[in-house]
Formats: sequence, structure tokens, C-alpha cells
Amino acid sequence: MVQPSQTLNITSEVADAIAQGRPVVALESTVVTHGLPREAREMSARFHETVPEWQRGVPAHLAAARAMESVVRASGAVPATIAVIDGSICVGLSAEGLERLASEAEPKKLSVRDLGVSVAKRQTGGTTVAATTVIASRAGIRAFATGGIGGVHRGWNCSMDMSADLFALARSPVVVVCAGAKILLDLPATLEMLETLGIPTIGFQTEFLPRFTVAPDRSLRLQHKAESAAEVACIAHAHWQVQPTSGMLVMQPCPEAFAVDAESTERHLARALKQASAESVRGAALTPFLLARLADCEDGPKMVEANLALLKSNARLAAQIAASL
Ligand code: PSU
Ligand code: MN
Repeated sequence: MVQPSQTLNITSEVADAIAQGRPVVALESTVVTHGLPREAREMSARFHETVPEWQRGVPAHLAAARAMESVVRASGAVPATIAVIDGSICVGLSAEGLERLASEAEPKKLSVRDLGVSVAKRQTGGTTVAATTVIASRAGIRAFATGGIGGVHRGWNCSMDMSADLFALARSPVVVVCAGAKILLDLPATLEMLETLGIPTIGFQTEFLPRFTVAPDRSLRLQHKAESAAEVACIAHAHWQVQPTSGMLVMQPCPEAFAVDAESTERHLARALKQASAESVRGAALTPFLLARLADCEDGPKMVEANLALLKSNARLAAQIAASL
């Protein structure tokens, strides 16, 4: 059998932590390559207070990746940012690796189906939640933090566009900590699909589905609620005793002070969706296109700050869960 060490390039820090059973948190990298502005951004005073690890003057996507890693460390776990660099599937990135990924002119968006191709063709790119989940589980990492997962897209009954994130989670024993699903999706259909796939959906201190940068939808009730990281770990252990090959979703709302108004988001989104349809943007390009349009609208700065604030709080929670596991 091929060992993970032969296919994955795991840093010694991450490999040692896994071998010794110390907490490790996987971090995805499509949010770095495709999900955030690539230029430095002026942030509000409140933002700097909440995210003191933020480096001013650094491109937002790189600053975000660094901030997530340092939050994981400060919470007592080892960060393992996962990405593909020159065809090498990296589990844990050096400072140079992270810079290389952020400065790549045309990084690939790598989902599960793209991994083998990216290795064979020596490509460089960010791994989606789907690809990161699969790689993390292969490496033996059980906790993973991201922003909003992909899900069932609006208009799915015509496009069949359902994120591979859902299907990867159904077959990888990883706890994915997120802020629910992106509001740009068909959220009720996404919840139905999660049920179909047998993925437990746990609200973290909420009974309702968080909508990424927007506060939870009080009409969409989650199946379960957990009050603490220890409780999540306890549920995960029990889940894996019965179903050792499937994952779990922990959904934590965007920090309240940063949550964006649902109505204004819907208004901007309607415009972005029209534009996507006019320009025939579909498939893997759709999510990055919509996120970029949202980041550019007049509420864009607020949405980007909300995205970053929730990435931070998810990184911290994932580290606490990893420690409890
Ligand atoms: N969440 C974010 N920003 C992102 C993504 C999620 O806050 O950029 C990325 C994730 O990598 C997720 C992907 O896996 O978008 C989903 O893309 P798709 O809908 O094409 O599966
Ligand atoms: Mn898709």
C-alpha cells in the first residue's frame, strides 16, 4: 500500500504532532488563492481590535492565511495549511511556501477531482474544502477550520451544481468547523443534501443555520446544538464509533459585531448572480466570481471584515476541538 508519506509532503512539525497525538488543525487554501482580495486593504479600528494578529499593509489573502495560522498556534494547536505547490501536496506550509502560494499569478482552484492531475502536471493551487478534507483525513488530521463551505447552488435543478465539499465530507472522518454555508447558495437544499449524505450538522451555540457573513437564518433549524468544544469532541468520538469513515459539520455564526445585513447582501447578490448568468460563469469559477463581486460592492469592505473575523473565530474553535479530541 502507498503510505501517506509517499504521496503527501507533510512538514516535520505537523508529522511529529500527528504522531504524538498533539492537536493539529488543517486549514484550506482556496480561500487564500480565490476567496479574498489579493491587495492590501484598509481595515476598521474595530477589526484591528478583534484581530490583533492582522499585519497591516500585507495583501489581504496572505495576511488572512498568516493570521489563521497564528490563531491556531495561540490556541495550542499546530496549523497545517494544505495546498499544492509545484505538484507537491503540502500538509503544512513554510513561510516561503505560503508566500509562494499567495504570489502565484494564476493559482489553480483544486477540488478533489483535480488533485491527481495537479500532481502529474506539477501545478500550484489552493485546495478547496473538499480537497482539503480528503487530504487531511489521509494525513490523519481530524479537525479543520474554514469560512463558509460550498453547498447546493441556487438553480441546482437546472445546473446540477452541488459543491464537492458535501460529498467529500460524507466520506472523510474530519470535523469541519465553518460559519455554515455561503448565503449565495440554496440553503434549504444544502441542508437537505447534508441530511441525505448522513452528515451531522451541529450548531455551535446556535440552533439555526449560520449563513457565512450573515447572521443565522431563524427559519432554518439545525439538527443539533453543542455548547462547548468538549461537547463537540464527545459527539465526534461517538459518531466515529458508529461511522468511522464520515465527517461532521460544526457551524458557528459570524461574530455578531461583524455580521452583515441579510437584505443588503441579497441585493448585491442578485446583481452578481445576474452578471454571472450574463457572462455564462459556471462550474468551479462560479463561487470565486460571486465572492469577488460581493467584495467589490459598496458593502464589500464590511463583508471582507466579516469573512476574516469568522475565519479567525473558526480557527480558534477548531483548535479547541482538536485539543479535546
Ligand atoms: N469559503 C470562503 N471562501 C472561499 C471558499 C469557501 O469563505 O473561497 C471556497 C472553499 O474552498 C470551498 C469552495 O470549498 O469555495 C467551494 O467552491 P464550489 O462551490 O465550486 O465547490
Ligand atoms: Mn460547483
